[in-house]
Amino acid sequence: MAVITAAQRRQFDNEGFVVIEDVLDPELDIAPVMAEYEGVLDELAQSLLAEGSIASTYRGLPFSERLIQICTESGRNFPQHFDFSLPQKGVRRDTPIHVGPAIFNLLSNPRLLDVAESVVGPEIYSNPVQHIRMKLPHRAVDESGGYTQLVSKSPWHQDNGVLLPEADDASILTIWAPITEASIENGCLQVMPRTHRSEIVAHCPTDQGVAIPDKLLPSGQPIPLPMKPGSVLLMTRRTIHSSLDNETEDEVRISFDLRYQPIGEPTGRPTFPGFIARSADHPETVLRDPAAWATSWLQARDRLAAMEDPAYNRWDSDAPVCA
Ligand SMILES: O=C(O)CCC(=O)C(=O)O
Ligand SMILES: [Fe+2]
Repeated sequence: MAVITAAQRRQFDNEGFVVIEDVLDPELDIAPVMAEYEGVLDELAQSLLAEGSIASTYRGLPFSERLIQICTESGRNFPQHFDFSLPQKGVRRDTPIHVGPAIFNLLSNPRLLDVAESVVGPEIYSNPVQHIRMKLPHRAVDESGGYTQLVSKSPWHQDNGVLLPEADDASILTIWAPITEASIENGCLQVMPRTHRSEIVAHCPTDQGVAIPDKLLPSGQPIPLPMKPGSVLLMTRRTIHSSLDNETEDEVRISFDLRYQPIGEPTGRPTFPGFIARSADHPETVLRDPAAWATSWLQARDRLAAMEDPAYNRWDSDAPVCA
């Protein structure tokens, strides 16, 4: 059972982050997820071929190579087709989302939950702020499509900075897990150690997403964290972090970012559906049905499509600090 050691727990408490190796098994835990994404990519390729945007479905190419080929040839990116969360703006009834069983199984993975339990305790809620990110080489990024952190680097931020203030005191743990090797060249994560002891720092809406302005960044060296698939990075909700650029020609840096917290605390995104992932007190309340989880997202999509875009964070680009 992968639980964290006392030394790892101390590092997490003191530094605001810790990398734990060999939590997930690449074959047993990660391969089924990629198999499911092969299916998503295949469907996408077929519809792009049918509309004349690409010349072949490129079936037979390895996933990353195929995705890069499809993006460069069509001149488009498709982050939302793979993501298992919804965008913050303009949700429609047919906004793509992939909420397949392999993804649910990863969110509920017992080894991942053991790690989460060692920080948030035995009553564990899966926070709905969660993403798959497929960071593309520059040549495959559609610059005209608007910047998205799902395909390009992420700016400096604290995770609570992208949530509503209702979650400021919730004990939300971020678990970041690479699906392909994450290197300095292909855009691994980097953290600013010991920044988690500060309060929430002001963030500003930018064209790279919500970000801490340079002038408010603490001095000190960030630590880049190359990681292999199976390892996981734990961060607190206030640890300042970002990701590096993917400078490679032909690698896609694929990662999951997941969040867990004690049951009953606000998630910071009340319009999105979370679920009870583990409960020692009330095991009967644990969601075990991947189809029920998928339905909760499709219902949320319908609800969001029928309403004005809700506010997802508190930051205002007119604030003096953002000038
Ligand atoms: O993968 C990335 O680039 C950013 C991930 C992140 O910010 C997070 O996991 O909270
Ligand atoms: Fe983050």
